[in-house]
Amino acid sequence: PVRFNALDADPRWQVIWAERGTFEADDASPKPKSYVLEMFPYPSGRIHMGHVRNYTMGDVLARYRRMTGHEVLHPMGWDAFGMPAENAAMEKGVHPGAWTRANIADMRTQLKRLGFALDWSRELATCEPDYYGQEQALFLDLFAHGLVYRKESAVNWDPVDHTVLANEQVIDGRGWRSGALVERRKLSQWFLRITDFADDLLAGLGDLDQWPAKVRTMQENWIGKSRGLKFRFDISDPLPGHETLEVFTTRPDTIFGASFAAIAADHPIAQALAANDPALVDFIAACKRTGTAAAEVETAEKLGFDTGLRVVHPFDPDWTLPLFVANFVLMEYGTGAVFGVPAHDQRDLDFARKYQLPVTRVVAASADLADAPVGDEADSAPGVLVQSRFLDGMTVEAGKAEVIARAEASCWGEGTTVWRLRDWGVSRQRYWGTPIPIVHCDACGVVPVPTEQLPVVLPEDVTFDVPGNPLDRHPTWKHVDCPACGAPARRETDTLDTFVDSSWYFIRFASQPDDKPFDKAVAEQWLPVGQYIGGVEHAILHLLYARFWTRALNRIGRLDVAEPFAGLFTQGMVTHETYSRTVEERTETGEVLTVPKWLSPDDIERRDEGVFETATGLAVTVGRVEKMSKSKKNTIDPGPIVDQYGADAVRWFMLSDSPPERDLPWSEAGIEGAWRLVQRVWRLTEPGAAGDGAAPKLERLRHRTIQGIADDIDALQFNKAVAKLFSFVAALEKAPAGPDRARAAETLILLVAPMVPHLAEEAWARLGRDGLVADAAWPAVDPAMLVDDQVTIAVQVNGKLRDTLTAAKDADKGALEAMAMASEKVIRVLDGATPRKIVVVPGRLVNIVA
Ligand code: ANZ
Ligand code: ZN
Repeated sequence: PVRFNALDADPRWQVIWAERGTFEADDASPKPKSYVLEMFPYPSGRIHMGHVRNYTMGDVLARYRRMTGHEVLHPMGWDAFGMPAENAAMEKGVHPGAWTRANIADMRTQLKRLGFALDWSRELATCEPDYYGQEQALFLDLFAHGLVYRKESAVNWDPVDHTVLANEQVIDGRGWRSGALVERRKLSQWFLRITDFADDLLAGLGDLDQWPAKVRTMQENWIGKSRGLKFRFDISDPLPGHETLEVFTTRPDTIFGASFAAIAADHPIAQALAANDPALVDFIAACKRTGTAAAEVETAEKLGFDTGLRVVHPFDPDWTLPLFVANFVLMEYGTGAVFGVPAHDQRDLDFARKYQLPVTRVVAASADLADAPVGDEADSAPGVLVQSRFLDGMTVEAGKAEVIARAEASCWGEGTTVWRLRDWGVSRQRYWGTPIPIVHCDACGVVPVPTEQLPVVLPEDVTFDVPGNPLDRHPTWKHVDCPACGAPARRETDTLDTFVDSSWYFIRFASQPDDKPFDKAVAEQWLPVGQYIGGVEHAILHLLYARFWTRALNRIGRLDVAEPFAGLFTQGMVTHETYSRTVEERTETGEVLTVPKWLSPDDIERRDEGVFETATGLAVTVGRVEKMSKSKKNTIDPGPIVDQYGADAVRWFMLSDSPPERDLPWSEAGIEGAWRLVQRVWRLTEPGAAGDGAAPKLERLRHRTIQGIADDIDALQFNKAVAKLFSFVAALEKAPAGPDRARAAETLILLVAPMVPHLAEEAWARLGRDGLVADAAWPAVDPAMLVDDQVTIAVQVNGKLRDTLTAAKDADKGALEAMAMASEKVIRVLDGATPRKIVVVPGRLVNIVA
């Protein structure tokens, strides 16, 4: 028999789908609507296996939903702004726009070769003015409603490159390009009021029952609602105007473990003291050199300056604590002042060890462990309070409540609800992003760009030869007349965080008019997204921002949708073995280190004696199976694999070997197995093909397979669906010619159509069917055929199980009694005795009383 020729068939069907607009979603369709979405890719230049797996899963669902009578929206676009394009501009001298658009063109071609059922008519790229201009309109609408504001906030400043760095550009406290120690600087920046929605974002998680529990927990922790206490220490020898020190804590229960108090370098008390203390001035300058990222503050060396002042313990007038200025206390958070409890907070412990302050345990697993020593790790585990006077024996939670109650009763503090969530800082001092549509005028202040002047388009003629924001140094772009008074004014040169772009793209997919961001009624027909699929790396920020943005649009009356994504699925990664050889490397200081040199799977060969580098013949170490990554060189490019095996085999492999939420190890054997399955299905669906075995239950199996695969796809259990197909294929291979076999072969084509659509179309056409299998209906199931008509009957002798029988479900008492008495095992046990009585419960059991 002739093989299925994917290289011939794939492009042919792809052209037919495109020409017919098969996958274009119709807003006006009367069918029930189904919105299937995979997280849109960043156009880095290459489609990788992770994309292939992600989009294949979404594609199976989208195609299946079409077959079950839904009008499906399954769009694709590009998350096209961001740093890598600017890095390419700096490194290779290409314009970020040219680089991005070329990458999009390449990746679109690569995606199309996989035959995804995408509505390309709705394709969008966030870097084009028709998208970001509408984003600017939304931003201004939020601004008009008070959900956008400007405030001073700290950024990472590279003193050599004279540029603001994103947190991920700060490596070990140094600028990624210059290597200079990063400083903390204050800049006026734009913020979105996500904290206004904190309660609602938290409460909404409770309704997201089609989200993974772990993602909901991650969001809950990120929002971080807890109870805290703000209270005032008396300063024992106060400065004029500073009689008390207000601190904030989320652990008031640990108050008897306090051994110091500390304030931020920017705290008014530190500033006041610095006026007469040059050493403190120097110390404050040193503090500013610690970056702003949370991780940075955690890991940077803890530095303190003893002010000589002391604060009085709120529960003991004779107990005073030293007051330090410390680099790990941030002015932006709480009150910019803390009390330190070394035994139970890592930063405080590091600090206390360095400055020889007492470490007192006040929480222990149980009361008798009050003396358990504290090593180098602070103990944040729950337990009971110890060495804490009136709190002794209480739980942490009870202790918190008790201290808050006493503070409030004596008026030295107030309980507060505290959120970990901060307002969302969206200003980026970069070129390749959405320009913030604001003008700064000396007379009028902050002036929004009038809607009719949108979009504010990025200038094309920019340079990347020097560090900093090209928009800032562009000769003309930022000089505009004030929209309010006409005087010369300056454009805002910050651009928006790219997470803003991805916070509403799914709405724009649903409705894409030219003159506004989206049409409310049309968007609401599609939303929420029924099934969203993507990587767990976006479990927090992207999903939280999109949930916030949807609520913000709701509040300003633009969209009546509560949650953007009804169902969420986070897929596992595609992994591969790693290969390396150790090489010697000389460091700057002349030291010789042995380091792994990672090798690509293309550069190695397997022989009986082991694995070797092809070029050198040297032995290669086969390392752990890890996520495919450029740095470990263990990637497999989907392009050549599709060339060799065709799109369907690749798609099938992506679905088969692992549950979709788990990692999928790439293997040659796996892709070959998928290819063989493609060929087996092709042979089976050849008109007139037949096996020579017996297949009495084929019709029953057919119905059960249809139902089983439908259930599996609905539950996104694609590997289970493939396993069921395997059994069905095996049964069909034995089935003799006849109407049952013909019907089963046709069903097989329909069942595989969502997974291997090119093969299915080709086989469908070969059967002489009209129309596309993509437009065909999912095969019907006869529920009667799913009911098992066989039951298992327990056979007991004197109440003891001796045998089990398979009988027809409706077999009567006489038939069951006869079958039981004929059982070899029963005959042996009875050993010739005549039963005194036989009890038969039809459908269940036969008990023989001897
Ligand atoms: C005493 C204490 C004891 C604390 C203990 C923690 C553990 P989260 O939970 O992240 O909100 N803190 C308060 N303001 C701060 C600031 N401006 N800069 C740095 N740290 C600050 O953190 C709240 C805790 O962080 C607060 O509770 C405070 O330390 C510290 F076993 O107070 B805690
Ligand atoms: Zn003005």
